[in-house]
Amino acid sequence: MKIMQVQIYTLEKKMKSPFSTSFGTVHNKKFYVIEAIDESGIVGWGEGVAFEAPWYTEETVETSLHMLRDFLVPLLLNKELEHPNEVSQIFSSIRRNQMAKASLEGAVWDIYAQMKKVSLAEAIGGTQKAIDVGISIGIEKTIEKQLQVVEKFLNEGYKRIKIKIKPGWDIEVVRAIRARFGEIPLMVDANSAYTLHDIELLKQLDEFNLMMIEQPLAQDDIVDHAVLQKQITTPVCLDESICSYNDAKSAIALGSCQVINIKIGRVGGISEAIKIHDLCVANQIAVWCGGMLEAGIGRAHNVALTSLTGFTMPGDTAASSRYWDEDIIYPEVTVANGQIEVPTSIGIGYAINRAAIEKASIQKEIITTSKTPF
Ligand code: OSB
Ligand code: MG
Repeated sequence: MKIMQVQIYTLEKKMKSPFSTSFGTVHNKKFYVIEAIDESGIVGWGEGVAFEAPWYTEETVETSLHMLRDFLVPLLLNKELEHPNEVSQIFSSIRRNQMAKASLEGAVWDIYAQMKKVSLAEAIGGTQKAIDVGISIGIEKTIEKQLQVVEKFLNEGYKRIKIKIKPGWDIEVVRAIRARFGEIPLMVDANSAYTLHDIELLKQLDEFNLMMIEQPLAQDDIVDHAVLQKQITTPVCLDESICSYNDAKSAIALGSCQVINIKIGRVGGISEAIKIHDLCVANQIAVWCGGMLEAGIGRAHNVALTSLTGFTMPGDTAASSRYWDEDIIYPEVTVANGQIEVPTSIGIGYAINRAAIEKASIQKEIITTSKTPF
């Protein structure tokens, strides 16, 4: 495998419904997709999951494009590769920038799977034929509206409901959901909205028998989460705190969590995601696949990753129709009885809807140079 050319399409797509977290609301999604071509003409696709503003991690669409254009693509072009695992070694002189790295590595994995004439799921060693999926619901204006949204997705068959919480929007909402819907599989995600000063409030969540509380404390913390986990019975799940295999190793060693949400973009690629999955399985830490409001290419990568056997809890990879009127792949990702079937055709398993990509494109660039500034 030798990547000869990379084309980046920056897209802007309107979301069907805005998504609100403790930080703010996403109405339109600006993101990019990568089309990489190898020397034999095989085309692989990747999707960047950074947002327009750095509220989730430090990366943005623009920082990713800069990293790709000026460092990552030039480092990768014209290099002979046996396996996608080598990509992280090639990128090792570049610190962090996990989402930018992951988007390009994802395209290499797609090419690799096609070269081997297997599905991406099979290429990474996944064996689950269908994956369980849940839904992540943004913060609504009123509790009644939140209950309506929960009901809608329960009716669509999602196997787990996740709601976003923040100070002032926590105990009462959870209480209302339990009162209306009983013992449904329910969890909460705080996106770092609390500190250890809120421990009495976080303890109150224990009575609701939640599956877990995701990222209650600071995005760069591992120690306080360990302190918290010792004092609450609700399992702690880490999201933002885990950006690498080493982060996962530290969190497990300290007892900071019982669950890890793995996102390919946040950890720098599929190869790193597999390593974290394997580490968690060996240490009885439950894993599930998180989401970044992806379009179809990112969604397809998530589906393939989730086919690994350690992904025992429903992930956030919902149907394409959750966010998009028209996705950039076909067929679109669909959910039936709370499951997505893992595609078996070669590569990412979905065809690229080039017309949809063209329609949403606001910028296109082709990179063919392997000159780096150092
Ligand atoms: O914290 O898991 C998160 C969306 C954007 C950024 C961070 C998060 C989320 C979600 C939604 O919870 C996941 C999805 O539906 O793709
Ligand atoms: Mg989260």
